Amino acid sequence: MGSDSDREVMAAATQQLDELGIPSETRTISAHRSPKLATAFATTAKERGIKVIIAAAGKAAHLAGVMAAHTTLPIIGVPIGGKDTAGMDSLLSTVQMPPGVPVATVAINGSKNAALLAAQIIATSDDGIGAKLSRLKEDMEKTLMTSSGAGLPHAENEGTA
Ligand code: RP5
Repeated sequence: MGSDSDREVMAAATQQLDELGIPSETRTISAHRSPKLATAFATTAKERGIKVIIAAAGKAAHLAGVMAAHTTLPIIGVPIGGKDTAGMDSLLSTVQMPPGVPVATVAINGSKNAALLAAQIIATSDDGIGAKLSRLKEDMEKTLMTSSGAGLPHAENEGTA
């Protein structure tokens, strides 16, 4: 993440990865305030065994883009919502990467989905993680189906508004 002020939003990503048993490291590295560190992190990530980088930043700061410039690892960008433009600045800068330098962008503050997408990428070569993700989807469906109001309409309700 670009700043410690992003930590609260990004906690959901760490929690989701922990629940799936995927080891992760959390670092505060700014693309613009500590550019040398950002470059070093990205260029050495692959050799350190990292499979996916989740890069979160707010405003027009472009941690995800800088990561993507320096590695062939998949980069998932999390635009962080701010007070000034509610995160639209970050969303647009993250999603609008130029051709040749992709960043998979999730929703503003979408840290949980960033973790799930990272897990899905890892699952392409890890059946154990794949099985956990399948169970998670099944649980999600069960939870919805057992919630009140879920399922097909009952006959007695048909014809009512
Ligand atoms: C970005 O600027 C950070 O990712 C953060 O979301 C935003 C504001 O940073 P702070 O001024 O709170 O450190 O670089």
